[in-house]
Amino acid sequence: MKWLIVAVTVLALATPLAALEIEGAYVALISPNPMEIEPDNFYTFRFHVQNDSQDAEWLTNIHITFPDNFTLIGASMGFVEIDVGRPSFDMIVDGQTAQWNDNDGGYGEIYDTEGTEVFIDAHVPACYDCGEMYWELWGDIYGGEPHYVDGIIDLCPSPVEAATWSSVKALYR
Ligand SMILES: [Ca+2]
Ligand SMILES: [Ca+2]
Repeated sequence: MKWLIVAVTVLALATPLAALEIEGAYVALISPNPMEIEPDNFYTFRFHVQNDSQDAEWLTNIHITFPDNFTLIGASMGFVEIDVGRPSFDMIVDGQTAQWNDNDGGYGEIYDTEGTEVFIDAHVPACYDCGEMYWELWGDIYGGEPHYVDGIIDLCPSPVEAATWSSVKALYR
């Protein structure tokens, strides 16, 4: 299938400023709401993973690193299928990092413009106050760079945001 895309890309290369990268791919926390995370509790952390590659680069690996002292329950991690048998991932926990890794070789598992959900149960430490998560997405090294993108998920709502949220809620009381 990708040969078709190669042909299209060759045409696209003739166009100046064609972006051939996975810039724009991202990981977002769906739940729980960071403002509702309490110490010494278990949660199923659900993430949306979006591949907004501007060329036909597909994602092979998703790594999400939790804050120190969070305990990741690898036995209860998973993902939502996009198509039958896809994505095809091995799922492992390496220290604080949950990984969904392409396990069938070839090209990546999440095609451009596609998104999916990944999830993992984790225990929040008793000492938890706030923190941040770090994510990485790996592309299948197709076309131009970057083939890796990363970012941070802030679990610490600022006082300003918290105040704003309270005022919004107050409107509905
Ligand atoms: Ca690319
Ligand atoms: Ca693959």
